[in-house]
Amino acid sequence: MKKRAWLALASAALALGVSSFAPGVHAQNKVVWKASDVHPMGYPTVEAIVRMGKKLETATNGRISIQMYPSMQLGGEKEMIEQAQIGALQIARISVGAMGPVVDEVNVFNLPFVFRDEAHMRKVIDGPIGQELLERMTNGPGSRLVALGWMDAGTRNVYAKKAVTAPADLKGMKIRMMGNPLFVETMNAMGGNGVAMGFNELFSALQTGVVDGAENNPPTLLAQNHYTVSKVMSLTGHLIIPEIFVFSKRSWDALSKDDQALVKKLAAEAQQEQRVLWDAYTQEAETKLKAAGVQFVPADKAAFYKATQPIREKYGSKYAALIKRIEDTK
Ligand code: GTR
Repeated sequence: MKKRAWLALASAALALGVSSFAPGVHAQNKVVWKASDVHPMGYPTVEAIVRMGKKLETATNGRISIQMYPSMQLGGEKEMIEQAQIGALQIARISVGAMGPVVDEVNVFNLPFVFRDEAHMRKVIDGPIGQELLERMTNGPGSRLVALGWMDAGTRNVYAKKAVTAPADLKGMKIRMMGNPLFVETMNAMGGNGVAMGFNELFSALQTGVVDGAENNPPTLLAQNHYTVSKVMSLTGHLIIPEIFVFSKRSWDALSKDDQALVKKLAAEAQQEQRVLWDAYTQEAETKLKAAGVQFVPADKAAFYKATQPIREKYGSKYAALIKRIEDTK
């Protein structure tokens, strides 16, 4: 084979994450999987995948490794999902919020106040419901992804230049929401004007006043530097949305059964490891944010709960049985 043709084949195989593409060329069959995250290096979700990559490298004697592309280097979450679907990216770590438009049923986790608290959410993702939804995301029509595991993302609260303690405070405020109609409608029900926007556009939108605020967990407020613009986080606690990490189905199907089993095992470990990293980073983030002058103010959660009841009815009624099982998870 001519050298150029061989190189083209080699890079195509690499991009697909194919571990053995040319029989007999053992020295060359190292693969580097691309992983991507919107957060920077050191953030719990990023760190958990980096650690998973190191374990993978050790377990395969260097045959497989993971190259992390953090900080939205490969675009926002919608773009990451698309790249994973075509096999240009192997591992995408995204919010379940971004998966709602792909696999409708996971929108149950995107409903306002569907979990009582973070401990409740953890019980649900660790148990049979979590397992079933991973399978649904893997086998759902048009998904083209293999859902490997869950991660924690705390509780989302509104942040802006001013406090938002009750629905009336949100009147006339444009609040960025993730690109999923359910979230825009949730914000509208909460009293504000929901604006769907990619995460990659948010920092400058906050800076230029295209939006008046956003909603997220404290670690994100810190890691994405949004706190330099929005100094007040109101504890609305309206959403507790887990994250997931998915593998490109196209790349997955090219793996040996042994490699698939190894990845699944390491993914389960990454899910638990990220949780420990998450708890530590959440504390650190709150301390750093307070030191930087960010105020955390209490909000009337009962009023926001009541205001968002129509959203739970509209989006949740077709999954009533699943929601009941979530409620019954103690
Ligand atoms: C963060 C999450 C990101 C992204 C972001 C957003 O909490 O970690 O994956 O979904 O929220 O609001 O878009």
